[in-house]
Amino acid sequence: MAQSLKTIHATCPHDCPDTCSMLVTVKDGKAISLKGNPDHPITKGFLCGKVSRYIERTYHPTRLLHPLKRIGAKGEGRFEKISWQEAIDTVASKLGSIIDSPFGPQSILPYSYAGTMGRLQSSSIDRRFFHRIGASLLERTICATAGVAGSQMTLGARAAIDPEAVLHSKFIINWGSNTSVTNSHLWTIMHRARKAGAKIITIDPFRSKTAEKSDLWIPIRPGTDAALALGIMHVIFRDNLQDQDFIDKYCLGGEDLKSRANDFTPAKVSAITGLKPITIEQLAHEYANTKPAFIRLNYGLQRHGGGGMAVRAITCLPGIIGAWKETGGGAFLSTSGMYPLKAASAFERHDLIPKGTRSINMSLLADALNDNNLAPPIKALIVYNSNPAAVCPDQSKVIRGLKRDDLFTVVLEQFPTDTVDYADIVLPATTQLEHWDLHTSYGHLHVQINEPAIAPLGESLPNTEIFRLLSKAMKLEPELYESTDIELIKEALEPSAGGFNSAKVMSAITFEQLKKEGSMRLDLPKDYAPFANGHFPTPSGKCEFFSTSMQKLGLDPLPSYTPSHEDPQTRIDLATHYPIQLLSPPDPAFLNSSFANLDWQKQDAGRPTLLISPKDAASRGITEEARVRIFNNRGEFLAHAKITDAVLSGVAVAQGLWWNKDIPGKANANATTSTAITDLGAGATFFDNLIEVEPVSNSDI
Ligand SMILES: Nc1nc2c(c(=O)[nH]1)N[C@H]1C(S)=C(S)[C@@H](COP(=O)(O)OP(=O)(O)OC[C@H]3O[C@@H](n4cnc5c(=O)[nH]c(N)nc54)[C@H](O)[C@@H]3O)O[C@H]1N2
Ligand SMILES: Nc1nc2c(c(=O)[nH]1)N[C@H]1C(S)=C(S)[C@@H](COP(=O)(O)OP(=O)(O)OC[C@H]3O[C@@H](n4cnc5c(=O)[nH]c(N)nc54)[C@H](O)[C@@H]3O)O[C@H]1N2
Ligand code: SF4
Ligand SMILES: [Mo]
Repeated sequence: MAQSLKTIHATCPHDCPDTCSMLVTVKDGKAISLKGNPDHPITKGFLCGKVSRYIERTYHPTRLLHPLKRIGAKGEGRFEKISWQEAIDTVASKLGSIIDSPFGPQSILPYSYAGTMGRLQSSSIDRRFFHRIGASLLERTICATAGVAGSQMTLGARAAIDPEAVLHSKFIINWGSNTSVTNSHLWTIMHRARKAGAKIITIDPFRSKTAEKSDLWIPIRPGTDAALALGIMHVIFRDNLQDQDFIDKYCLGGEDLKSRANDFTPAKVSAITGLKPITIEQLAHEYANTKPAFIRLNYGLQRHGGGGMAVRAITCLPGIIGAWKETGGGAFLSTSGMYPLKAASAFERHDLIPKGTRSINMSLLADALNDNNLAPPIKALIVYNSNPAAVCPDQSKVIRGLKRDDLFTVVLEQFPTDTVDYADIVLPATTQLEHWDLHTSYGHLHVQINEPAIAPLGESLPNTEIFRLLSKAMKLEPELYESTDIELIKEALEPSAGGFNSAKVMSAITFEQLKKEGSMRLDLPKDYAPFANGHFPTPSGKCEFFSTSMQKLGLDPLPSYTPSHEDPQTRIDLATHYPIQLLSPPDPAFLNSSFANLDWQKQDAGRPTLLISPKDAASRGITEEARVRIFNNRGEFLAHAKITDAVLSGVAVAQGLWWNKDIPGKANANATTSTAITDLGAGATFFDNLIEVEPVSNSDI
């Protein structure tokens, strides 16, 4: 028999700005190799260690391949196989009876995030389904909303330039960004820029891999970045280093900002940030004098109570020195707003949302599931593309909620995650090798296709198909779900007018062409610099140092510094009991909690570890490798201590996100994180977290 061999275009679906373009080779219906697309200008033929083994992940023996119903207690993880027919009938009839009950449809809550970033498998038929049945809306705040809101207030958009232009930068700041790990393809561009003479600086309380590889690490105290940005402005204005022409032409509120910054003397900022005044002075001078200067600000710094304002303050800096006008100058948060795809409102049928439907903030799931006053209470939770039992703040409370006997939980998953253990019904989902999708990126300017390489394994189905089955069983209008996945891709590609970029930039991008090429760049000029000549999409059309939108919201119209909710300087009461600021950023081997179940990735990550300073370890009798208990009034988790000068005294780092069921103590760092939200964007505050640490003996575990 002749062997069939083909290579198809795929896209990494994970929540990572790099959105790698991939080539998958398939032989006789089996995927046999997967590699980075060598022709893609960002991917350049390399994938990170996690995804280069995606084939093994897909064929992993622990994949969920059949619908399941729970037979044990919630959390036990005991299930039995059922047919799709029974699974869909059970879910449809349960949702139907909730809709008809006095609780009504809003007691149903979808819960999804970016397990896949694909337009189809993350937000297409699923959204239409929930909108049509009148379920509560989910505010998707767990990652980026504070930073997006902060940037939006200043620039009218997410800070962005063409990432390929970073090659021309001469002064690069990674600000709250572990770029070499979380955005590794941009790091290679930075690295090339360095070879051409650029200096790389990293501002981070933790000497991350990126800080380690930088020319300078600036160990700021967590949650104080807005103060540093204002201190830099102070020095720039004081020493007359600003680009007055750019400010006069394209910015609003230059004089107001100057007088605000006047208060933030290096001495004052030093006391807040823990940095020496000279460090602040030098940073300001180098930033203003080295052109082009580029800031990669990322999401690490906005996971604090004042995170929105911090991003707002930092996104003022390129305007002050006119960096936007230089190739490779400016700042970068995300390119996700650059794509004029069909508007979400039309594609996801927002018109079907019943008037007055409430929104539930996903970062507050712990509260929502346990709130006796919530009317109506949440009676059904449909989870997909997310693992809330591991990733949500205030984990013990989340789990208490998931254990509720009167809560009907459905989980669509590829693997038996912590969340799956609490499901009543588990629906097996396909991986990226088994379904169609369409991708934009938040780290570059390409549109990409994902063609299925292989048939779905076992009885797994794409999310789109699962929601089709549910829509049909609940007798929704066929027009909502009958389009095939290929038709959905074509529909999503219909450009919408009025966005950041005109529909023109998509005119050559069709399904057929994408299928041929895999990846196509938006038709934008080389080294695209959207704000080189102003054109900020703010209400005034200028970069808004002074924001009337903020004023209307009753907020400070100028950038200011708001301490973290749990700042030891301002919360002395709390800091007496819990004196250490805990950061729990991703472990390089995992992608949020994805990949944390795979042996080879676990080996790479080692074991749950707490990085702690020599001083904090000594004063607590903690020795190297000792088991420690990390706790506060919300919960506790266990780790092994690593004593290191990679964190300053008063700060500790526990890289995550482990699956609870796999680790001693059965809880990860989110046992200690809180549901307090950010000043702008109602985002999660994972890194705004005071804790205490103590050694524990092995017998305690
Ligand atoms: N390998 C890998 N890559 C990933 C992910 C992953 O889990 N693993 N996750 C993806 C996702 S979903 C996201 S959102 C991005 C996140 O990517 P990044 O934005 O880079 O996020 P983090 O690594 O959480 O945080 C970056 C750095 O911010 C630091 N930080 C914490 N608090 C502060 C502060 O107050 N000020 C400053 N200046 N720095 C602070 C942390 O110590 C950390 O080193 O990465 C994506 N890429
Ligand atoms: N302490 C702490 N907590 C954090 C963070 C932190 O830095 N520190 N980071 C936060 C951030 S930035 C984010 S973005 C969130 C991320 O939180 P989540 O969005 O929950 O991300 P993951 O943990 O990767 O879980 C995604 C799940 O989706 C599943 N999945 C993937 N593709 C598909 C599919 O096609 N269909 C279905 N049905 N399932 C699929 C995967 O198997 C995986 O279990 O976590 C947040 N939590
Ligand atoms: S996780 Fe990021 S770096 Fe790794 S393959 Fe996917 S897009 Fe590329
Ligand atoms: Mo994220």
